[in-house]
Amino acid sequence: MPQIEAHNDTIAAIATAIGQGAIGIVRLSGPHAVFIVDQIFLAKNKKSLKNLKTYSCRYGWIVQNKKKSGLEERIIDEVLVLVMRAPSSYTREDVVEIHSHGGSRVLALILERVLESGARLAQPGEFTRRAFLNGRIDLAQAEAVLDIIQAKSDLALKNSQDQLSGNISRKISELKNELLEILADVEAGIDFSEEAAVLNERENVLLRLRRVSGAVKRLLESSFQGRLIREGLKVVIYGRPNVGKSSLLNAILKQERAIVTPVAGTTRDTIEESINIKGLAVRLIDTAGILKYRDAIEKEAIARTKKALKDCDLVLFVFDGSRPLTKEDEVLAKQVQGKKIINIVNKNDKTLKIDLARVRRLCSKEPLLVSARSGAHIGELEEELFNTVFDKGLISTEGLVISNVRHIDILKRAFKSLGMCEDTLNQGYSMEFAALDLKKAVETIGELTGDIRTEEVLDRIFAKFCLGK
Ligand SMILES: Nc1nc2c(ncn2[C@@H]2O[C@H](COP(=O)(O)OP(=O)(O)OP(=O)(O)O)[C@@H](O)[C@H]2O)c(=O)[nH]1
Ligand SMILES: [Mg+2]
Repeated sequence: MPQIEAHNDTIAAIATAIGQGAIGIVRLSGPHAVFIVDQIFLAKNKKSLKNLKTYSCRYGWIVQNKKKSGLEERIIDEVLVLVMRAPSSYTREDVVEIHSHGGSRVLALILERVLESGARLAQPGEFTRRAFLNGRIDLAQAEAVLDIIQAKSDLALKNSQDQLSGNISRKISELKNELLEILADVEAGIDFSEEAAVLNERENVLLRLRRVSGAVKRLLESSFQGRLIREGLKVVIYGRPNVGKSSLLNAILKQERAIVTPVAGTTRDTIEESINIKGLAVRLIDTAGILKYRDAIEKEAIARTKKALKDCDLVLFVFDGSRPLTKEDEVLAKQVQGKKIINIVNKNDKTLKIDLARVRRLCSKEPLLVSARSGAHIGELEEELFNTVFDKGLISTEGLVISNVRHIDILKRAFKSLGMCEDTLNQGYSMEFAALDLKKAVETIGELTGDIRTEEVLDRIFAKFCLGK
C-alpha cells in the first residue's frame, strides 16, 4: 500500500448528477475543507464548523456575504453541512459535503462561493484518486468504484461490488506473495552448485510456478464471461424474411417495438433494444434476412445485417415452422456456422410443416419451438439464452470474474512471463535467468493493484470518472 501523501490544496466539485433533483451535493476534500465552508456558511445556531464532531451535520444557509465582511448577507440556499474528518473519510482527508436543493443554478452558485473561498475545482475522478493515493483503496478497487457507477445490470453491479470489497486484490496479493517466495528460493539457490540439489530445487520451483500460472490462467478464463457481464450480451436475431424475427423481438421486449407485416422484407434497418434477462444486460438486434438485394436500400440492409452478425455474441436463428424448410434457410444457416446459436422454430401456434429432423441436421442442435404471436415458450427462450453463455454457471476462481480490460492485459503479460520462466527452467538454463522472468511476473501482477504505477496510467484510469467522484 502506498504511504499517505499529503495534499495541501482542497478540491471541490458538484457530486450529484446535473439536472433537477430534490437534493444536490457540493463536496470538498482537503486540509482546508472545513475552514473554506465556514467562510460561506451561516449556521442556525450561529456556531462555527470548527468544533463540529466528525460525521455530524449542521443546519443553516450558504450566503453570498457574511455579516462580518460589512456587506449585507444574501442567502444562496438553505443547506445541511456534513463534516467527515481525516482519516475516516472517502479520501482520508477532511471532507465536507454541502447538501442543498438540487437545482443546477443553486449548485453552481454554491460551487462558485466554495472556489472563491480557496478551493480548487477537482479533476474528474480526483476524489477517488486521492482515496487511492492516500492508501484507502488500491487501484483495482478504485476502478471498481467507476464500474459500480456505470453498471448496466444486476450481475455487473454485483461483480463490481465484489471487486470494491477487495476480493480481486486479495487474490492478486496471494499470487504475488507466492511468487515472491519462489523468487526468494530461486535467488538463494542461485549459488548452489551441487548437481543433485540444483535438480531438486528446479523441480520444486517448477511445481510451484505451475500452480500460480494455473491460477492466473483460470482468472483469464473468467474474462470472457466478465466482458459479457460488464458490457452486456449482443444478440442478433437472424433468419430469412417473414419467419417472424421482428415479432420475436417484440415478444421478448413485450412491446411493439419493430414493424411486423406479412410482407417479406419489412425490416431493412437493424433495430437495437436493450433488456435485462436474469440480471444480465442483453442487446437484442433485429435484422433483415435478405439474401439478394434488388435495390440500394436492400443492399444497405444486407451490409448492416452482416456488420451486426460479425461482432455479436449469440445468434437467435429463426425458422418459420408453418412452412417447409427452404434453400434460403440453409444458405443463411451456413453463414452463421461457428457462432453461438439458439435455433428457434417460430409460429408454433400453426400446424407444423417444417421437417424438424432436417432442421436438427442443419444446425446440429435441438430447436426450440415457440410462438412469437402467442408468447408461448418465450420464457424458455430467455432461459436458454442465459444458459448458452453461462452454460456451466459462472466460470470463476473462488467467485472471481475478471472483467476489466486493463486487468486482462496485465494477467496475460504475467502469464507470459511465468511461461518463459518455466521454459528457462525446463531447458536447464541457469537459475539467474529464471529469477529475471519471475521478477518481471511479480512486477506485472503488482500493476493490477497499483504497487507499480505511472502518472500516465493513473491519468488514463481516473479520466474516465465523472466530475465530483
Ligand atoms: N401465426 C403466427 N404468425 C406469426 C408469428 N410470428 C410472426 N408471425 C407473422 O409472420 C409475418 C412476418 O412477421 P415479421 O415479424 O414481420 O417477420 P420478419 O422475420 O421480421 O420479416 P422481415 O422483416 O420481412 O424479414 C407477420 O404477418 C406476423 O404476424 C407466430 O408466432 N405465429
Ligand atoms: Mg422484420
